[in-house]
Amino acid sequence: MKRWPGIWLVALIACTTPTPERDTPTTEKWWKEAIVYQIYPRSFKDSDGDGVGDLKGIISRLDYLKSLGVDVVWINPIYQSPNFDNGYDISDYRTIQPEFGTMDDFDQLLRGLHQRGIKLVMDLVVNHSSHEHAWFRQSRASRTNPYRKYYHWWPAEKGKPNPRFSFFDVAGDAWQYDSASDAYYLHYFADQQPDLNWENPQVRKEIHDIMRFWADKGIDGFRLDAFQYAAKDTAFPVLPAGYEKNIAQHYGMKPALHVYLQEMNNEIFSAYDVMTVAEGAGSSFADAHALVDEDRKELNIAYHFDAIDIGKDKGRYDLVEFKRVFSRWDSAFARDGWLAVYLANHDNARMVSRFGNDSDAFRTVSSKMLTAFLMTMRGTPFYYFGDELGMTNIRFDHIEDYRDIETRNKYLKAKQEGADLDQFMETQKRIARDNGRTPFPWDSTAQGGFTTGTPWLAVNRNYRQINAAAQESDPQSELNFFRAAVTLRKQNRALVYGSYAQLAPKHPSIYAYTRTYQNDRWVVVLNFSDQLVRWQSPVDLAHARVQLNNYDQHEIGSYRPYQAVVYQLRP
Ligand code: TEU
Repeated sequence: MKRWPGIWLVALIACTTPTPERDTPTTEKWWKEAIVYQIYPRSFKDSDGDGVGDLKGIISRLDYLKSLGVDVVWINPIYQSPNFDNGYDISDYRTIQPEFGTMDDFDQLLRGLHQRGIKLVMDLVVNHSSHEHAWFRQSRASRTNPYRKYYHWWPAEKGKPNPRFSFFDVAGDAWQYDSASDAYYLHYFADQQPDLNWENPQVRKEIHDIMRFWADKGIDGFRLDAFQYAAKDTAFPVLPAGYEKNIAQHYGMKPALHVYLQEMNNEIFSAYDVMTVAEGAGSSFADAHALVDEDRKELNIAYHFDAIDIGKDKGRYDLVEFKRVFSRWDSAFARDGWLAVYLANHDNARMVSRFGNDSDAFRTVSSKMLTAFLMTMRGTPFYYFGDELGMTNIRFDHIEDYRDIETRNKYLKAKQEGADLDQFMETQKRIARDNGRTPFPWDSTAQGGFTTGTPWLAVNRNYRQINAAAQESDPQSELNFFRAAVTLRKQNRALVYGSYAQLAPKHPSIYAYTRTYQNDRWVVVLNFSDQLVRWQSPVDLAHARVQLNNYDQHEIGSYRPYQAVVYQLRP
């Protein structure tokens, strides 16, 4: 079993309360220097024409991944699943989903990545399983079944349990009545995703065994999906009215979570030196530190939701707020712990549509500007597949076009409640998860070269303009800018470990900051607006060297729409 130097664990944290921190040097680790590239396998490359991306498709594009310069691939779930939630409902944790391929394909993919110096983190969904998992089939069969306590059951004779919100249930109800044993079972997500009972040591042992199975195969880590919710108060007391507006506070971070993580660390992480991406939760920086500070032996990196959720419920976001959130998190983690930095994933819209400007006039420059931001902040960049091309939201017009259980069930809920469905559809054009799940456009041939069949989800109509082949040969493309930004970060420790300080916190359009590491000082200037902005840096740039620029010209103090300039001050 290949052993990687050190353990890498990532928490997804939603926190709000700042804690003042001194900006002192942090310990240097490879996973702090790594760049993560997230692949949604259903949409990356289809090799057999069934319209679904697969492992052989990824294998056929390993040299592309190598050409990006990334160090780690995080792949969304590829285990056997009935696909109610696109693999986030696992029915067999040790079998590859047939539409993705075979275990031999998996072994070939892992070998191919390692041969190119790329690590593989797999997505493990263990807050819940599929209702088709053998454990659940047994558990629901009778109240005396040995697997009964693998899940959370409430006997009907005690009456309906206290309400619990469900992310994906049409009625929002996390309790599903099951007549087979005249009881209710808990599902924070869809009713096809029953929550596992982590209080049961047998469940924990089963999961540890599954992790060992994959660690023995040589993978380099897991992402523990929705793990923030794994520990529950199994008395299921009444929660205060409106609790569902702050799920992290009421569902996440129960004290037992630390017991489970420290046990998992002791059983698996320490024994295998694997790195694990875990979805944890928190409602304060203190929570996040409790999960990720090195002496906790739980997780190492905080991957919070505070930034990705900025303005999600509105049409636009406020840059001053955006800068405030990133800066508060940076200062809270300057002394201990470590941050992931990201602007998109499989649960969100495309970053250029969400945080940039995906109009024809500004899509390319604003996509590059966001890439420059991700590659120059302090923290491990988590970069979502396709953003290196500037892929945009697809903005479906009809609910039938969507495949995501979240959107489809929320539509049914809205319809039942008599809500404005046109308004609902307009909002989905902005925030629906399928916006970020459309197939990767490889070239301008049919279906963007993603498949020779009918894609499981429509390919964005703009694939003829936005595709990898067209950008490969264009030195000014988003793709080649991404490669340049990756190279710049990997060649300069200041961009990884350097201290961070904002230069214009109140400016409505400019996000500017310094990165300083020993005597190496950098200034990053990003114009987040569609206007030319005149702004004088308080740090003298007259003798600085321009190391990255998304325009072919540059004038100190005058920044074109969505211009990103990265300056290195001469010592
Ligand atoms: O998401 C868990 C989670 O934190 C949810 O709030 C998530 O953001 C969801 O998409 C609500 O919009 C994880 C996975 O990332 C997601 O794809 C799965 O659907 C979910 O768990 C259930 O497994």
